[in-house]
Amino acid sequence: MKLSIVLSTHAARFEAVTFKGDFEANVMRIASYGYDGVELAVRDPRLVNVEELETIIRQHNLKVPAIGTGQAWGEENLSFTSNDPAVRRAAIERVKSHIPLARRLGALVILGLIRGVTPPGQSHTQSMAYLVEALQECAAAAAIDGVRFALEPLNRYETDLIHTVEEGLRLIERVGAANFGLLLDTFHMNIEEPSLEESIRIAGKHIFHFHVADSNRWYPGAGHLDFVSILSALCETGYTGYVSGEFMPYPDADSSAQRALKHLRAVLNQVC
Ligand code: LER
Ligand code: MN
Repeated sequence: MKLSIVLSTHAARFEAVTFKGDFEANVMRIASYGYDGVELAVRDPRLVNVEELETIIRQHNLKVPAIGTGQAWGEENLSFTSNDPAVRRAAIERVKSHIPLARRLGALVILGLIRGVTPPGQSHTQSMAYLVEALQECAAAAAIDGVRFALEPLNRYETDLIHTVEEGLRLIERVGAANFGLLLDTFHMNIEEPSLEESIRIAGKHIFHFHVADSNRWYPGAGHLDFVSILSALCETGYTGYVSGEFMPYPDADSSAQRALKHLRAVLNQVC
């Protein structure tokens, strides 16, 4: 397994992004600490100069395992489950617009908060129907380019739609697309799953990407999650992708990134 960390290409309100601001300086710092990759949080691909971005990332020998889309919800309120058809359409088109960037970078596309929350007066069943419809359209468009989507179960305080691996797997069945799988995040799992290890085993080959933060959403090693046990369960599923740090920049971005890397490398050397 390889290690990456989340970096936002633009300013963002979402707090659990360790690095924001000067893109090139951040990429340089992340590479110098010894990360293998950088996960990009991109609100809108039209705001990104792809050539420039690719050159900087290549110069520093980093890979891009995944592109996050949640800022389109956080900053613009785009959502697959809005009761406004124009907002749902804009969310679908925005997600589809990540496909060329993802293909070029060899990354998958993350679907987290862009699924939205059920608006007042709309039933949960209706939201799920909108969600399935949107995911089927996006997955079909991405399949042509060989791009994969990973839906992230999120905790109850962020959405009413898909909190657990079990719900995620049921959704995968409904969507019925081979390029649609799950992103598991230890922060959300710690709130929602009865056992992180058992849920990882159940998710198995459907795990397309993996986020790590400790119980307090600080860097791994700063809370009470047992990463030896968690990552050995992940390793046993045959997962060979990235373990990607998505945590608060505390006590500061550099220290948290360095401490996370040290802790995770030691754990991975022990378990995988
Ligand atoms: C994103 O990966 C995440 O974990 C959420 O809390 C917000 O999108
Ligand atoms: Mn996450």
